[in-house]
Amino acid sequence: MLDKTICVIGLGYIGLPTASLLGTKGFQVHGVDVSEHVVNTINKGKIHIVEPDLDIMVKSAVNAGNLKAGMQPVEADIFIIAVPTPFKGDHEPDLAYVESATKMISPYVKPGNLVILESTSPVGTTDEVVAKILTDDGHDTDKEVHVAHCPERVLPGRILIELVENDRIVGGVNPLATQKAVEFYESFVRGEVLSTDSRTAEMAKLTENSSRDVSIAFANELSLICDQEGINVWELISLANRHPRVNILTPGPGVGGHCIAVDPWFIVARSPQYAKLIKTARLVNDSKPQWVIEKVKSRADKFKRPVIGCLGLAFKADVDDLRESPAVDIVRQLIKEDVGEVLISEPNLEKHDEFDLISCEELIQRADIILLLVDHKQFKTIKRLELNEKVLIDTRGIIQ
Ligand code: SAJ
Repeated sequence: MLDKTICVIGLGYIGLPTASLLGTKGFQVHGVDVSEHVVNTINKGKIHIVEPDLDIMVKSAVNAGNLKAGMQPVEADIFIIAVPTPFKGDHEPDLAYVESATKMISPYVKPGNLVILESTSPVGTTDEVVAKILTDDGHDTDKEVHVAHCPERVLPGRILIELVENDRIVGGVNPLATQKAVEFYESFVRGEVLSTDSRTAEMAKLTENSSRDVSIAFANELSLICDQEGINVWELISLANRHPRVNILTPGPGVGGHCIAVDPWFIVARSPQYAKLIKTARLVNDSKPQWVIEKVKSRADKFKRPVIGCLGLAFKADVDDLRESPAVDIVRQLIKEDVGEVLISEPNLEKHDEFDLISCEELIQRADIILLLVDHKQFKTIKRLELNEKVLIDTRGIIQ
């Protein structure tokens, strides 16, 4: 298997870790990205995203000559598509990147090749988009070109560990494609490789993230009820979780990232008549940032023009990823509505195009209202006592 060549389309949060991991395992990997900056950065053995140990992995794969990046695909034995699958304004899935990636590789695909879609996708995409485009281009996707879906399931912050350790679900558009894809993943995954068909594999991934979204929505809903009742929701949850069959997740300022805040809509878009709970959970989580903004405004009333110190911009702890981040929406809205002077600290970013960033220490010193938005490790050492008379709005419940 290690003599196989691999072409990875999309060198983002999934494509780059996957490409570099495969490179360090001994595969010859060619990575493709539409951004010249990304391609140049990787070819220098450097990275454009923050993820623990990814820098070491990319450097060693590039230095070993096993990972090269370019803006065009090359011929390979295995093609892996790891491009974004966002949604449009109306929450309908936007498959434009999957379509263009498939069209991009099509001229390079040969009989015997394996084409794997790793991007999280609505049910039917592997067959009705990827395989269809290849078939329309004259490839025999029944027997000669093997098309499968293997959804990525790694947690940002633990990507390199989970790429190897997690179980993988592999579903081909036919049993032969499933078998070929299973053989490939078994060559580098330590977790179990589970086989199914492509539609079930697509739905499995959407189900995992929707399940988490619904659970977080329950926690967020509880946080509103508890606020009204004057109950500390984090204490409440820790008590309720002492029941052997209760495991409530943690409330926050909303749900961000490119996965959990997006994927449930792919189910809702196809089954609106049935996906009522899934849709409601999305709406509950999406409304939480506005609730936080109202909370800040209500506490800002007692000041003439408060200095509001916002701790964190990332969508979750200890990453630099701002995609769909509720913290960014909250900060942007506080500035837009001129609720006060807004200060921002984000220890995982050196700079930001839109916002000026300052240190956590300076922010705490200058702010009247401290709004904790992300549970980064740097903020966990802040003590309530050190904040003296300042107003604290801790959306993550980490400051004691
Ligand atoms: N969050 C809460 N409360 C919680 C847990 C999370 O408010 O108790 C928030 C986070 O702060 C963040 C959002 O939810 O804003 C999502 O964070 P996450 O850590 O739950 O998940 P992601 O988006 O980083 O990664 C998820 C994972 N899916 C599941 O755990 C089912 C990961 O395994 C997937 O690979 C990833 O989505 C993906 O790429 O789809």
